[in-house]
Amino acid sequence: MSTAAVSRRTMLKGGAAAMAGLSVIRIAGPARAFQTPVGGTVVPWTDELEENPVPQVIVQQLDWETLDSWITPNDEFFIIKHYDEPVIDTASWSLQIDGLVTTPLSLTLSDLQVRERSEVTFTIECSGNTGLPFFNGGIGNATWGGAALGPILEEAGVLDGASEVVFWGADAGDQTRGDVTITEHFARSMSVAEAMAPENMLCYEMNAEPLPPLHGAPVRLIAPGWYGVANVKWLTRIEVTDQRFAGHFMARDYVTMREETVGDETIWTFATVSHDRLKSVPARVLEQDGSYLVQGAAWGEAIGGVDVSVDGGDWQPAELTTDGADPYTWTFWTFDLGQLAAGEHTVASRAVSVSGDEQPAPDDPFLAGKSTFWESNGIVTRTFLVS
Ligand SMILES: Nc1nc2c(c(=O)[nH]1)N[C@H]1C(S)=C(S)[C@@H](COP(=O)(O)O)O[C@H]1N2
Ligand SMILES: [Mo]
Repeated sequence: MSTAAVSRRTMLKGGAAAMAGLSVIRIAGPARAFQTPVGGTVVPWTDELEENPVPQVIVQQLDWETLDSWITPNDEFFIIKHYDEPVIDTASWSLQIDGLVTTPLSLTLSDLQVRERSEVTFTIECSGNTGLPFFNGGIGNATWGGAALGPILEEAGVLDGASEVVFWGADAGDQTRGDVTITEHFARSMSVAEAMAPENMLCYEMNAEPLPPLHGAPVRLIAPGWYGVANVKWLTRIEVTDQRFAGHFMARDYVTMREETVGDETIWTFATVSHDRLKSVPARVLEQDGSYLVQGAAWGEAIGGVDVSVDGGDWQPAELTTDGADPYTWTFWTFDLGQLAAGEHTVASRAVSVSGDEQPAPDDPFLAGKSTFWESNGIVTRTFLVS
């Protein structure tokens, strides 16, 4: 078991203590690399991504074929921003905590830094990842450092009757509803109980460096177990309310629409994107001396195993090369393909969680009934050419 997994358990057990103001320091796992055979060469995928039509939103993607470390270096980490990058002067920046609290707080970066430091290693995935033909690198794994959120909310004193916590970003853009156009700030919310989870943090460090500007400097929310969109960057305000928050990125965008049968009626359901889902992908194929192997990643829940299917054949178990116990971090796996005939081949992977959940096939009714591209955690099949 990794130190990260052990300390997560410790932290969960110590959740009450953590909320009372004690935070638990987590030690990141080693920078575990893919086991690249010496002299092995990458066989490029032939099902290449389409050109990214929204480079101002999807600013950077993870490159699976060159990925070689379990922790994603900051300069290789994917970047998503929906509005222009905000200009923030850290020296005059402060975070307001207000709304339904007994003691509104205004915290500077140094106010946060003098608090006990928390650390969590968390694989963030954008919920749009693999849902669009130009987007399969919306994921990365980092060790995030900051101040635990729960004790700060406790200090502010959440009033009885409060139900929701809204995290506001500094970035804003125009949104039109009907014939009204407003300038709306990026914001997302979760319930008070969800916000109090001991692993949530106001993050100012990424992989032991100050949080980089495009990742939300000076401070972002890190909410382990939640899809990327919940991890609000460039925080300016945390508002406690007694109403559900229905801003653009809660109620219009990042909403999964599904067609479901209820009794003998077909209805549409709407759900705001929230928690990560069980998923895996083949990352790359390597060749050495005429033998092939495929390496990949699995995440979204604690990983019990990964199965691989080659050219549509039976599912066979892959070997997990990193520990799967921590539900917040990805697990790397490898599968020996042996020798392969010349021509095009396919490889697919299926994650199985420690509790026995299986990553669904794309034609699973739950996924097939979905009309939006968010939360596309179906099995991914990739293609490569053996010459
Ligand atoms: N303020 C703000 N926070 C944001 C976003 C944004 O556009 N503005 N994008 C969200 C989305 S959709 C994702 S997937 C993650 C991406 O985090 P990263 O760019 O650090 O990888 O940030 C989230 N936080
Ligand atoms: Mo996202």
